[in-house]
Amino acid sequence: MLPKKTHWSGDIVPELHGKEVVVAGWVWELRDLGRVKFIVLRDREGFVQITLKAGRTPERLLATFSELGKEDAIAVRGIVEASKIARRGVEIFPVEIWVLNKARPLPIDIWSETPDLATRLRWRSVDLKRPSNLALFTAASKILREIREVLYGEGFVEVFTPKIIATSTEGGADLFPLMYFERVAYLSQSPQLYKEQLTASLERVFEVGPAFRAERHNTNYHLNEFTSVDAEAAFMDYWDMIQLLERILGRIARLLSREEPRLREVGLAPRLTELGSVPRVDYDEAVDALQRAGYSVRRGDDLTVEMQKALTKYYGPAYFIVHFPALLRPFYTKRKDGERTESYDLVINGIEVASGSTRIHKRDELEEEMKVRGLDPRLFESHLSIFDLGMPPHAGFGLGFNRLLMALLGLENVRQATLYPRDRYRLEP
Ligand code: AMO
Repeated sequence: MLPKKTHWSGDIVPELHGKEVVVAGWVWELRDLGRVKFIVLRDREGFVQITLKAGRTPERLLATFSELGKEDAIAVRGIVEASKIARRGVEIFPVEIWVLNKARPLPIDIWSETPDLATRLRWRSVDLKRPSNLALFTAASKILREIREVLYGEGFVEVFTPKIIATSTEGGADLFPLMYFERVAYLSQSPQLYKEQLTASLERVFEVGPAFRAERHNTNYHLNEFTSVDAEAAFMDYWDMIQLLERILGRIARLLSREEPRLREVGLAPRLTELGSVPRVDYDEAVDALQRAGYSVRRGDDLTVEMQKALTKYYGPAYFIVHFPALLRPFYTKRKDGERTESYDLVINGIEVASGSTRIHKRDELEEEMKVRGLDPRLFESHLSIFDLGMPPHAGFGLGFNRLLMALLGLENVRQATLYPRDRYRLEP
């Protein structure tokens, strides 16, 4: 019978002294000092030391030890003992060891060396056993949970919209086509149009799901499939959304300060563990500041990553850029005055992690903006028709979850923050 795991390794503390527990995981390290032998067992939450002693440990377990190899999947039932010399002040004396599956030598080193990223991604499932990855992706799940909790707390409902779609949502050609029976369909770039339509019924919605972009970029911050956290709310504007994002960042900062010790132990350096108010920088002001710093940039130009990094010097590690020129933004963005829009980007450590705006909620204005961008309103009829039926004023944001992790955890490459990245040259594993 499969032994039932009673504790995570991280839960084995000196206070459990004398208790019987069952732990399960993988053999990280084996040390044989003759009369004393150690197994360091790894599971998702860390490590625990299993101590075998001649005279105390049953003979057959000592025999089992001699057959163990690194990364064998094992379960151990044993008695916890507080110890002055053991790792984390505690060890387990086994009464039973189950070898659940043997492991051949791993194709990459997860113990001491960190191979280059391409090699790690080639063997991603193995690479994910690395303690830094375990800490990273458990932190990622907790970060997402904080985001969800803020949104639920503020009356948003979680929704799921189709990822197979008939027309482009953002305009542009960055779509992956696919065969949908007899016709061509596309993978969704963003839930933009659906989430806007849903504000006319559910009012406040959010979605966590994949977004597909057929961009040919091959940079450290572009993926062809990423996880997007999208929010949209009726009767709100871009300032409401900026404040909402700020509250989300505040919650994440508190989480990261709690998680900091574990993250630092595995070499990750969380940023933004303390967060005051996040500056709102007018696009025009940012351009002026960049010009003064010697960048050749003019009003109407998009800001490059290099420029966004440069602005960090003036505004700190996290800032919003607000009021972008209309032509830098998608057709659904509401104008503020003339060329400026009620739009914003959130930049952390020089990387754009979220963007959003107040949306146009009047059909004629929306059609006008489509035409300005060379889009044919007739192709959007099913979307536009909703705007004749009491569309409320609304606003929202799209937050790139992988980029957020990259920025928050100080990673160099967005692929590190993605379990199985899809990029220009990577479709497997
Ligand atoms: P945008 O296209 O700016 O806006 O995307 C929103 C956020 O998604 C992330 N992102 C990416 N992450 C990784 N790889 C990519 N190729 C990639 N492209 C975008 C970024 C970005 O800030 N519908 C709007 C959002 C809205 O207005 O609600 C949209 O999709 O972090």
